[in-house]
Amino acid sequence: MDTASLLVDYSTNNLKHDWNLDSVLQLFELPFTDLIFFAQQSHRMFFDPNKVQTSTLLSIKTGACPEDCKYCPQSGHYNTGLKKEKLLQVQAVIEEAKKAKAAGATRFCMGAAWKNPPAKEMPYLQAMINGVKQLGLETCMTLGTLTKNQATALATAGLDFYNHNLDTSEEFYSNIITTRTYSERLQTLSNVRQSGINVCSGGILGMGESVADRASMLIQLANMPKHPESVPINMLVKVKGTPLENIKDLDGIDFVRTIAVAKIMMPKSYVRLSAGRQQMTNELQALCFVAGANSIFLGDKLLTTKNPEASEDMQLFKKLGITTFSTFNDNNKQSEITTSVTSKKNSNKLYYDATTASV
Ligand code: SAM
Ligand code: DTB
Ligand code: SF4
Repeated sequence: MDTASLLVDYSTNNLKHDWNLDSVLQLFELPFTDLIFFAQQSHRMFFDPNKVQTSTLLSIKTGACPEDCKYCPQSGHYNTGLKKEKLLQVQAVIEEAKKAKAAGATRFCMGAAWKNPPAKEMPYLQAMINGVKQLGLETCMTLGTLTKNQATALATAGLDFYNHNLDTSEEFYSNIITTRTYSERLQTLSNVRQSGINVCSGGILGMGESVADRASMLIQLANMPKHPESVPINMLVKVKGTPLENIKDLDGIDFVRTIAVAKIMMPKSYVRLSAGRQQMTNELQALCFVAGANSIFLGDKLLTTKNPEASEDMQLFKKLGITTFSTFNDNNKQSEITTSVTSKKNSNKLYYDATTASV
């Protein structure tokens, strides 16, 4: 196979938005070391490979969700024994954000188990965005579908990121969710994009989907007019009481392959190694970073399930020589790299050479 023809010449700084299933499946089928090498090349075009962005999650409204997502402990359709909660008080959210900042996170992501944010809660959401931003943290929310007006209202309040996942391929989707359509998801993402909020969208692996489904989901994301700034790849956390609680474990190498393909297709995006790290070995996480993942959730809880302790993550980072972004988005580094790539255009050098970079 002519693998070179599968790759994008990023020396022109152009991203590709016309992926097709054949070419993406060919990436998935590459020998593992070739795939990882190409993913590293893509990654180094735009990022310092030894830096990882950290976000902390907080469930601001837990459980009793009207949607029937088969993976989700918060769906009201399943009995997972979860304690339901109303929307948290603004001050309580800000206190949690302070703790997240003290633990080293640069972004605070607030999640609510809603189909769509109720109008009466919008002022509180806006106050949360305000309060968290004042701490010097980036803000992210994930609240279900958003209308254009709601996206604009959150943008006006200063929201930096909105997370809304495709979760899986359009073809496999009806096996997982029946109460919200795939096109509603795409519409929300378009509303978020148009409002000027950064887009965070990805999916879950390990729900019984095929490799073609993983490819198809990544194609949906990469063929958007603008790639999502952030692409979370979750490994299914199997929660007792959900319909997927007994599904077969996902193979770790298949997970890493998906991270690598996502990075090749969307090299300028942060690919987040999201849910499922509690179940992973250090070695598997390290492979994910090598494949181009450069963001994690930091803190011992995701929304309702466990995540590794921050101290464990810091130990792993130390072992791997990884540092975290220390200031608001730390974009200087990324723009330095992007500039250096642009200036290398004529040198025919396809990747960022970390050995010459100042850390
Ligand atoms: N309710 C909102 C929504 O779904 O749009 C936001 C919160 S929802 C929990 C955010 C995302 O978390 C889901 O889209 C899904 O990708 C991920 N997620 C939920 N439960 C999960 C699980 N058990 N394992 C892995 N990822 C999960
Ligand atoms: C995403 O892709 N993963 C996060 C975040 N976006 C909101 C959520 C993971 C949730 C895992 C299950 C739980 O803790 O409830
Ligand atoms: Fe509700 Fe979101 Fe869970 Fe689906 S993933 S059941 S929408 S909280």
